[in-house]
Amino acid sequence: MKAGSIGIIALSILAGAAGSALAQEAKAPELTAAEKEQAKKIYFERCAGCHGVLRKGATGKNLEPHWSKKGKDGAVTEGGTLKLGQSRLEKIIGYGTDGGMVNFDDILTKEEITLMSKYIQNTPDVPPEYSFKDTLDSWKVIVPVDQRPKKQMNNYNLKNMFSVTLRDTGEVALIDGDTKEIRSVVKTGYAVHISRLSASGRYVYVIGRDGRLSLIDLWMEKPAVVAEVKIGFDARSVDTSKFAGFEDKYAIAGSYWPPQYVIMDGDTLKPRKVVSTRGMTVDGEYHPEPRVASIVASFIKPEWVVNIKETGQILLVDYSDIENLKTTTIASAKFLHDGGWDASKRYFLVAANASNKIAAVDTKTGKLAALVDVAKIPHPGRGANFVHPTYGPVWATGHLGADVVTLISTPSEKKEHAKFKQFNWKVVQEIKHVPGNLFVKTHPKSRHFWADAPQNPDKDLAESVAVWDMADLSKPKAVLNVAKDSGLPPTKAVKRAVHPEYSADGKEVWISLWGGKTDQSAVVVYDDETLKVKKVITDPKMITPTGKFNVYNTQHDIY
Ligand code: DHE
Repeated sequence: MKAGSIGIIALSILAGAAGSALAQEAKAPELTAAEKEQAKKIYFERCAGCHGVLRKGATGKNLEPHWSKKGKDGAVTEGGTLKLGQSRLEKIIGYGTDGGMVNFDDILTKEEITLMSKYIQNTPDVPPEYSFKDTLDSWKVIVPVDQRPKKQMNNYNLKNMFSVTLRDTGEVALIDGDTKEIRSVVKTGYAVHISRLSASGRYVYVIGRDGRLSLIDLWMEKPAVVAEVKIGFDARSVDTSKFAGFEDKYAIAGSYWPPQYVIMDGDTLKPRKVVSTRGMTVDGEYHPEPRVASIVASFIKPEWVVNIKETGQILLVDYSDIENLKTTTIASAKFLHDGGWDASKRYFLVAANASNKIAAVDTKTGKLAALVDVAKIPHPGRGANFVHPTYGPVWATGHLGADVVTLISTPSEKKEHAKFKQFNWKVVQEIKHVPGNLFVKTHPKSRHFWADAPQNPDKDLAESVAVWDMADLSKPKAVLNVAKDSGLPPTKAVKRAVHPEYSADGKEVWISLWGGKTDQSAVVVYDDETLKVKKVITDPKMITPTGKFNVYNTQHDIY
């Protein structure tokens, strides 16, 4: 994995912020300064996403040298990496666990696994804060608004353009959905994460794990980055203002470290406000690192739904007056992660992944609509909506830790759906899949439902996707081995089939093959009706493709 320059700066700042040595460190294995630097970099790149910078745990377990917690009955449990010890830690990191931790023996060398096992027995370093001024100082307008085109200067069908994450090169490929040609490859943040579209569909916002937010103008003859800002040291989420009258006006990006979100002008990324998310969990305990997980823009109010991972608080941030910001705080369940709208776009459903729950927010009333128990570690991406023949409108989530896709009944104001009201917010069906599923997808014009399984330990399953006929879910699923279908030569690394995404007309499904960090890979395009391969998009630049964001579907939240 290559760190971009901003990533390296972030890491060296993290490195420079070594916390004071506590007594515990005397008992922990010693590391030289060079080893500590190396371990910090690996921790930031590979571990912090799940375990947190302060190692208090979220999707992953707590990795502090010592921890103790009081149960509801008052009993105190203690644990920690020092208690686990070197050899047990090496086994956990190398081989993974049943709890959902993946094996790192094909990602890290034996020496790196030994090093990381020593490192996490030492006290975590506390990285520096990142102020409004830091954000402002990092802000760059590359093409000012008055020098940008007044109309679309290329002849691409922008609605069907795809922004494709090239994870480990820190780039996105803009691929023409009609011709399947790569139109631009744009340098973005380190281990770039997601793309979102402005309400007008003109601008693409791309966030990197290093907190670098890039704004791409699709109207340029050759679409390119027109503005950039660094919103923190570690980030995952971004969205824009989509309510009528505020189209393209603001952007918001969420940071993992420091735990805060930043509101910016939509067309220049000029920072306007930074808001900390530190505070109390839904259990009433203070948390120093409540990271910003998914963010989504409402269509029915000038609001963003901002999901705070560790506290389990869902914020409805009203952007109609950002100088006097009003926020509604809704308590749900801890460890909020990813989620999406129901079909009516009134309810936002978000996975509280390590709590095995889905929280549903009613954005019309500003209240929690439901907290639904699901299987182990739900991971919906944005989920998928369809009308079930027996239960009416449902929203679907897959799971990392269980072999089912869960269908939850969602309310509908349509007269013909009145009879399904009795099922609302209940799990109405579990469809048999395999563990390790990250993303599910369908399209209003499709009869098919797609699910991947890139985190499954079995190579064939990780390289395949499953497809169901939504009219009859009892029919056996079709399993497509995307790696084989791609015709790419065999590689040492697994080619994980990940993130199904529809074309704008709902007739094609694009699947990425997330391969080795330097291997040429591909996006495989299937005909949604026949499930046959239509095109394999491959190129020397196609390295570690993962998320794909169709302009029209992302702009309108169609899934
Ligand atoms: Fe993601 C969405 C966080 C690892 C691909 N990922 C999200 C969102 C969050 C998140 C909070 C929701 C953003 C939103 O909607 O505003 N992801 C994290 C992590 O913390 C985690 C577990 C560990 C890490 O260190 O980053 C993580 N994610 C991954 C990957 O390894 C994936 C599979 C490959 C990659 O490119 O890095 C990956 N995440 C994605 C994708 C989405 C996403 C493709 C958007 C899905 C969508 O359809 O909207």
